[in-house]
Amino acid sequence: MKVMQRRKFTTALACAGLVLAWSTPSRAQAPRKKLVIGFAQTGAESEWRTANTESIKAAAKAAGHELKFSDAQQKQENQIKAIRSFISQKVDVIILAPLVTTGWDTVLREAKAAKIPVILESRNVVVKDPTTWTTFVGSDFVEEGRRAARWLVEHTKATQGDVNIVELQGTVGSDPAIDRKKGFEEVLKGHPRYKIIRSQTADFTRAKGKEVMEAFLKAEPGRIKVVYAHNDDMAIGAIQAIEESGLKPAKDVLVIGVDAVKGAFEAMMAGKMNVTVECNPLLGPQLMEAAAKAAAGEPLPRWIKSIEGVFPAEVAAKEFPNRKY
Ligand code: GZL
Repeated sequence: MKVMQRRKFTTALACAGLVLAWSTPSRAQAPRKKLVIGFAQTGAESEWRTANTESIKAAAKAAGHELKFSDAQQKQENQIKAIRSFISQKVDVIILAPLVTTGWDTVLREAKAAKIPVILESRNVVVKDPTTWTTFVGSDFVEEGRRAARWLVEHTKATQGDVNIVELQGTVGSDPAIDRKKGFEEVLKGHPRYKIIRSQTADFTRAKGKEVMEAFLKAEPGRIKVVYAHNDDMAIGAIQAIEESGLKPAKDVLVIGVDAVKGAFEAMMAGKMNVTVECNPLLGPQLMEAAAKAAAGEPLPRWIKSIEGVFPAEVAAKEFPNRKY
Protein backbone atom coordinates (compact mmCIF):
# COMPACT_ATOMS: atom_id res chain seq x y z
CA MET A 1 0.00 0.00 0.00
CA LYS A 2 1.51 3.39 -1.02
CA VAL A 3 2.57 5.66 1.88
CA MET A 4 -0.11 8.27 1.05
CA GLN A 5 -2.81 5.61 0.85
CA ARG A 6 -1.59 4.06 4.11
CA ARG A 7 -1.57 7.48 5.77
CA LYS A 8 -5.12 8.17 4.54
CA PHE A 9 -6.23 4.74 5.70
CA THR A 10 -4.68 5.23 9.16
CA THR A 11 -6.26 8.68 9.47
CA ALA A 12 -9.65 7.34 8.44
CA LEU A 13 -9.31 4.56 10.99
CA ALA A 14 -8.40 7.05 13.72
CA CYS A 15 -11.35 9.30 12.82
CA ALA A 16 -13.71 6.35 12.84
CA GLY A 17 -12.40 5.42 16.26
CA LEU A 18 -12.92 8.99 17.49
CA VAL A 19 -16.52 9.15 16.24
CA LEU A 20 -17.26 5.76 17.75
CA ALA A 21 -15.78 6.86 21.10
CA TRP A 22 -17.92 10.01 21.16
CA SER A 23 -21.12 8.30 20.20
CA THR A 24 -20.74 5.01 22.11
CA PRO A 25 -20.78 5.59 25.89
CA SER A 26 -17.84 3.59 27.23
CA ARG A 27 -18.59 1.08 29.99
CA ALA A 28 -15.90 2.72 32.06
CA GLN A 29 -17.63 6.16 31.75
CA ALA A 30 -17.81 7.66 35.23
CA PRO A 31 -21.42 8.00 36.51
CA ARG A 32 -22.63 11.54 35.87
CA LYS A 33 -22.37 13.68 39.00
CA LYS A 34 -25.42 15.35 40.55
CA LEU A 35 -25.75 18.83 39.08
CA VAL A 36 -27.42 21.99 40.30
CA ILE A 37 -29.15 23.45 37.22
CA GLY A 38 -30.79 26.88 36.98
CA PHE A 39 -33.66 26.90 34.46
CA ALA A 40 -35.08 30.26 33.29
CA GLN A 41 -38.36 29.40 31.52
CA THR A 42 -40.44 31.95 29.53
CA GLY A 43 -43.71 31.29 31.37
CA ALA A 44 -46.77 29.12 30.65
CA GLU A 45 -48.18 30.80 27.51
CA SER A 46 -49.17 27.65 25.61
CA GLU A 47 -49.82 23.90 25.75
CA TRP A 48 -46.40 23.53 24.17
CA ARG A 49 -44.67 25.46 26.97
CA THR A 50 -46.43 23.45 29.68
CA ALA A 51 -45.26 20.19 28.07
CA ASN A 52 -41.77 21.63 27.69
CA THR A 53 -41.55 22.54 31.38
CA GLU A 54 -42.89 19.15 32.46
CA SER A 55 -40.39 17.32 30.25
CA ILE A 56 -37.43 19.24 31.67
CA LYS A 57 -38.53 18.88 35.30
CA ALA A 58 -39.12 15.12 34.86
CA ALA A 59 -35.77 14.59 33.12
CA ALA A 60 -33.87 16.52 35.80
CA LYS A 61 -35.55 14.43 38.50
CA ALA A 62 -34.81 11.17 36.66
CA ALA A 63 -31.15 12.19 36.32
CA GLY A 64 -30.91 13.04 40.04
CA HIS A 65 -30.11 16.70 39.42
CA GLU A 66 -31.37 19.66 41.46
CA LEU A 67 -33.40 22.00 39.20
CA LYS A 68 -33.88 25.62 40.32
CA PHE A 69 -36.92 26.70 38.24
CA SER A 70 -37.93 30.26 37.37
CA ASP A 71 -41.15 31.21 35.49
CA ALA A 72 -40.59 34.66 33.94
CA GLN A 73 -44.29 35.32 33.23
CA GLN A 74 -43.32 36.37 29.66
CA LYS A 75 -40.98 39.13 30.89
CA GLN A 76 -37.34 39.20 29.73
CA GLU A 77 -36.29 41.23 32.76
CA ASN A 78 -37.47 38.39 34.99
CA GLN A 79 -35.33 35.93 33.03
CA ILE A 80 -32.29 38.20 33.39
CA LYS A 81 -32.92 38.49 37.14
CA ALA A 82 -33.20 34.69 37.39
CA ILE A 83 -29.89 34.17 35.54
CA ARG A 84 -28.15 36.62 37.90
CA SER A 85 -29.58 34.74 40.86
CA PHE A 86 -28.36 31.41 39.44
CA ILE A 87 -24.88 32.94 39.00
CA SER A 88 -24.81 34.16 42.62
CA GLN A 89 -25.89 30.67 43.73
CA LYS A 90 -23.00 29.23 41.69
CA VAL A 91 -25.11 26.66 39.84
CA ASP A 92 -23.29 24.15 37.61
CA VAL A 93 -25.29 24.87 34.42
CA ILE A 94 -27.90 27.41 33.30
CA ILE A 95 -30.70 26.47 30.89
CA LEU A 96 -32.41 29.46 29.24
CA ALA A 97 -35.55 29.53 27.06
CA PRO A 98 -34.98 33.08 25.77
CA LEU A 99 -38.30 34.91 25.37
CA VAL A 100 -36.88 37.09 22.58
CA THR A 101 -33.66 36.94 20.54
CA THR A 102 -31.96 40.20 21.69
CA GLY A 103 -30.98 41.85 24.99
CA TRP A 104 -28.87 38.96 26.38
CA ASP A 105 -25.28 40.17 25.75
CA THR A 106 -24.52 41.54 29.22
CA VAL A 107 -26.02 38.79 31.36
CA LEU A 108 -24.57 35.99 29.21
CA ARG A 109 -21.13 37.62 29.52
CA GLU A 110 -21.64 37.59 33.30
CA ALA A 111 -22.41 33.83 33.17
CA LYS A 112 -19.31 33.24 31.03
CA ALA A 113 -17.16 35.24 33.50
CA ALA A 114 -18.54 33.04 36.27
CA LYS A 115 -17.55 29.97 34.18
CA ILE A 116 -21.15 28.68 34.14
CA PRO A 117 -22.15 27.10 30.79
CA VAL A 118 -25.45 28.36 29.33
CA ILE A 119 -27.62 26.00 27.29
CA LEU A 120 -30.38 27.57 25.14
CA GLU A 121 -33.58 25.58 24.74
CA SER A 122 -36.69 26.08 22.55
CA ARG A 123 -35.56 29.47 21.20
CA ASN A 124 -32.24 30.96 20.12
CA VAL A 125 -30.56 34.34 20.71
CA VAL A 126 -28.63 36.94 18.70
CA VAL A 127 -25.56 38.12 20.67
CA LYS A 128 -22.22 39.75 19.77
CA ASP A 129 -20.21 37.02 21.52
CA PRO A 130 -21.55 33.55 20.53
CA THR A 131 -19.12 31.89 22.97
CA THR A 132 -21.38 33.10 25.81
CA TRP A 133 -23.69 30.15 25.17
CA THR A 134 -22.73 26.49 24.65
CA THR A 135 -25.48 24.86 22.55
CA PHE A 136 -29.05 25.39 21.31
CA VAL A 137 -31.48 22.51 21.83
CA GLY A 138 -34.52 23.12 19.64
CA SER A 139 -36.25 23.15 16.28
CA ASP A 140 -35.59 24.55 12.83
CA PHE A 141 -38.34 27.21 12.82
CA VAL A 142 -37.61 28.35 9.27
CA GLU A 143 -38.23 24.77 8.08
CA GLU A 144 -41.44 24.63 10.13
CA GLY A 145 -42.65 27.76 8.28
CA ARG A 146 -41.67 26.22 4.93
CA ARG A 147 -43.58 23.03 5.79
CA ALA A 148 -46.73 25.03 6.60
CA ALA A 149 -46.54 26.87 3.27
CA ARG A 150 -45.75 23.70 1.27
CA TRP A 151 -48.81 21.99 2.75
CA LEU A 152 -50.99 25.02 1.84
CA VAL A 153 -49.74 25.21 -1.77
CA GLU A 154 -50.14 21.45 -2.25
CA HIS A 155 -53.58 21.42 -0.62
CA THR A 156 -54.99 24.34 -2.68
CA LYS A 157 -53.36 23.71 -6.06
CA ALA A 158 -56.75 22.79 -7.60
CA THR A 159 -58.30 26.15 -6.63
CA GLN A 160 -58.36 29.22 -8.89
CA GLY A 161 -57.61 32.88 -8.14
CA ASP A 162 -55.95 34.62 -5.18
CA VAL A 163 -55.57 32.80 -1.85
CA ASN A 164 -55.84 35.48 0.85
CA ILE A 165 -54.03 34.57 4.07
CA VAL A 166 -54.08 36.14 7.52
CA GLU A 167 -51.14 35.42 9.83
CA LEU A 168 -51.18 35.21 13.63
CA GLN A 169 -47.57 35.82 14.65
CA GLY A 170 -45.97 34.54 17.86
CA THR A 171 -44.33 36.78 20.48
CA VAL A 172 -42.79 39.84 18.79
CA GLY A 173 -39.02 39.44 18.50
CA SER A 174 -39.00 35.74 19.41
CA ASP A 175 -36.93 33.28 17.38
CA PRO A 176 -39.90 31.04 16.37
CA ALA A 177 -42.07 34.03 15.33
CA ILE A 178 -39.30 35.58 13.21
CA ASP A 179 -38.31 32.31 11.54
CA ARG A 180 -41.74 30.71 11.04
CA LYS A 181 -42.73 33.90 9.18
CA LYS A 182 -39.48 33.79 7.19
CA GLY A 183 -39.87 30.16 6.11
CA PHE A 184 -43.57 30.57 5.20
CA GLU A 185 -42.90 33.67 3.07
CA GLU A 186 -39.85 32.06 1.43
CA VAL A 187 -41.99 29.26 -0.05
CA LEU A 188 -44.87 31.58 -1.03
CA LYS A 189 -42.45 33.84 -2.95
CA GLY A 190 -42.68 31.25 -5.73
CA HIS A 191 -46.50 31.35 -5.73
CA PRO A 192 -47.75 34.95 -6.28
CA ARG A 193 -51.46 34.16 -5.98
CA TYR A 194 -50.91 33.46 -2.23
CA LYS A 195 -51.17 36.80 -0.45
CA ILE A 196 -50.73 37.58 3.26
CA ILE A 197 -53.30 40.36 3.59
CA ARG A 198 -53.07 40.82 7.41
CA SER A 199 -50.35 39.84 9.88
CA GLN A 200 -50.23 40.64 13.61
CA THR A 201 -48.89 39.15 16.83
CA ALA A 202 -51.21 37.23 19.13
CA ASP A 203 -48.33 36.34 21.49
CA PHE A 204 -48.68 32.53 21.19
CA THR A 205 -51.87 32.50 23.34
CA ARG A 206 -55.42 31.22 22.62
CA ALA A 207 -57.08 34.35 24.04
CA LYS A 208 -55.12 36.74 21.83
CA GLY A 209 -55.44 34.42 18.85
CA LYS A 210 -59.24 34.71 19.13
CA GLU A 211 -59.12 38.48 19.68
CA VAL A 212 -56.89 39.21 16.68
CA MET A 213 -58.78 36.81 14.39
CA GLU A 214 -62.07 38.55 15.31
CA ALA A 215 -60.51 41.84 14.23
CA PHE A 216 -59.21 40.32 10.97
CA LEU A 217 -62.65 38.89 10.13
CA LYS A 218 -64.30 42.30 10.74
CA ALA A 219 -61.64 44.13 8.67
CA GLU A 220 -61.69 41.68 5.73
CA PRO A 221 -65.29 40.37 5.46
CA GLY A 222 -65.58 37.43 3.03
CA ARG A 223 -61.93 37.75 1.85
CA ILE A 224 -60.01 35.47 4.23
CA LYS A 225 -59.35 31.96 2.87
CA VAL A 226 -56.56 30.82 5.25
CA VAL A 227 -55.30 31.54 8.75
CA TYR A 228 -51.63 30.63 9.40
CA ALA A 229 -50.94 30.65 13.15
CA HIS A 230 -47.37 30.37 14.47
CA ASN A 231 -48.66 27.98 17.13
CA ASP A 232 -51.70 25.75 17.73
CA ASP A 233 -52.93 27.77 20.72
CA MET A 234 -53.48 30.82 18.53
CA ALA A 235 -55.02 28.59 15.83
CA ILE A 236 -57.52 27.24 18.37
CA GLY A 237 -58.38 30.79 19.41
CA ALA A 238 -58.87 31.68 15.74
CA ILE A 239 -61.19 28.68 15.29
CA GLN A 240 -63.47 30.09 18.00
CA ALA A 241 -63.54 33.48 16.26
CA ILE A 242 -64.28 31.89 12.85
CA GLU A 243 -67.19 29.91 14.30
CA GLU A 244 -68.63 32.94 16.12
CA SER A 245 -68.53 34.87 12.83
CA GLY A 246 -70.82 32.22 11.29
CA LEU A 247 -68.13 30.63 9.10
CA LYS A 248 -66.92 27.00 9.14
CA PRO A 249 -63.28 26.61 10.28
CA ALA A 250 -61.21 24.25 8.06
CA LYS A 251 -63.80 24.65 5.27
CA ASP A 252 -64.65 28.34 4.68
CA VAL A 253 -61.28 29.31 6.23
CA LEU A 254 -58.38 26.83 6.22
CA VAL A 255 -56.64 26.61 9.61
CA ILE A 256 -52.88 25.92 9.81
CA GLY A 257 -51.02 25.66 13.14
CA VAL A 258 -47.57 24.73 14.47
CA ASP A 259 -46.57 22.58 17.49
CA ALA A 260 -48.81 19.45 17.05
CA VAL A 261 -50.18 19.67 20.61
CA LYS A 262 -53.14 17.50 21.65
CA GLY A 263 -55.52 20.47 21.29
CA ALA A 264 -54.69 20.62 17.57
CA PHE A 265 -55.40 16.91 17.10
CA GLU A 266 -58.73 17.32 18.89
CA ALA A 267 -59.61 20.28 16.61
CA MET A 268 -58.64 18.27 13.51
CA MET A 269 -60.68 15.26 14.65
CA ALA A 270 -63.64 17.64 15.14
CA GLY A 271 -63.20 18.79 11.52
CA LYS A 272 -62.19 22.35 12.57
CA MET A 273 -58.47 22.42 11.70
CA ASN A 274 -56.57 21.28 8.59
CA VAL A 275 -52.95 20.66 9.58
CA THR A 276 -50.37 21.14 12.30
CA VAL A 277 -46.58 21.26 11.81
CA GLU A 278 -44.83 19.47 14.66
CA CYS A 279 -42.47 21.33 17.04
CA ASN A 280 -41.27 18.95 19.72
CA PRO A 281 -41.36 20.33 23.33
CA LEU A 282 -40.13 17.10 24.96
CA LEU A 283 -36.53 18.32 25.16
CA GLY A 284 -35.82 17.25 28.76
CA PRO A 285 -33.69 14.14 28.10
CA GLN A 286 -31.56 15.89 25.43
CA LEU A 287 -31.10 18.88 27.75
CA MET A 288 -29.94 16.74 30.67
CA GLU A 289 -27.44 14.93 28.44
CA ALA A 290 -26.17 18.29 27.16
CA ALA A 291 -25.99 19.71 30.71
CA ALA A 292 -23.88 16.78 31.92
CA LYS A 293 -21.48 17.18 28.98
CA ALA A 294 -21.31 20.97 29.42
CA ALA A 295 -20.61 20.64 33.16
CA ALA A 296 -17.86 18.11 32.39
CA GLY A 297 -16.34 20.44 29.78
CA GLU A 298 -17.01 17.90 27.03
CA PRO A 299 -17.55 19.12 23.43
CA LEU A 300 -21.13 19.75 22.26
CA PRO A 301 -22.63 20.55 18.83
CA ARG A 302 -23.77 24.16 18.53
CA TRP A 303 -27.28 22.98 17.62
CA ILE A 304 -29.03 19.83 18.85
CA LYS A 305 -31.94 19.82 16.41
CA SER A 306 -35.35 18.25 17.06
CA ILE A 307 -36.71 15.70 14.55
CA GLU A 308 -40.28 16.64 13.53
CA GLY A 309 -43.11 15.90 11.08
CA VAL A 310 -46.34 17.37 9.66
CA PHE A 311 -49.77 16.06 10.70
CA PRO A 312 -52.75 16.78 8.38
CA ALA A 313 -56.33 16.16 9.58
CA GLU A 314 -56.54 12.88 7.62
CA VAL A 315 -54.07 11.20 10.01
CA ALA A 316 -55.19 12.89 13.26
CA ALA A 317 -57.40 10.08 14.63
CA LYS A 318 -54.79 7.40 13.91
CA GLU A 319 -51.89 9.46 15.35
CA PHE A 320 -53.71 10.88 18.40
CA PRO A 321 -53.17 7.83 20.68
CA ASN A 322 -49.42 8.13 20.09
CA ARG A 323 -49.21 11.76 21.13
CA LYS A 324 -47.23 12.47 24.29
CA TYR A 325 -48.05 16.21 24.65
C1 GZL B 1 -40.98 26.70 20.10
C2 GZL B 1 -41.50 27.52 21.29
C3 GZL B 1 -42.80 28.21 20.96
C4 GZL B 1 -43.97 27.26 20.64
C5 GZL B 1 -45.11 28.01 21.25
O1 GZL B 1 -39.71 26.17 20.40
O2 GZL B 1 -40.53 28.47 21.68
O3 GZL B 1 -43.19 28.95 22.13
O4 GZL B 1 -44.14 27.02 19.28
C6 GZL B 1 -44.48 28.46 22.56
O5 GZL B 1 -46.29 27.27 21.44
O6 GZL B 1 -45.25 29.42 23.18
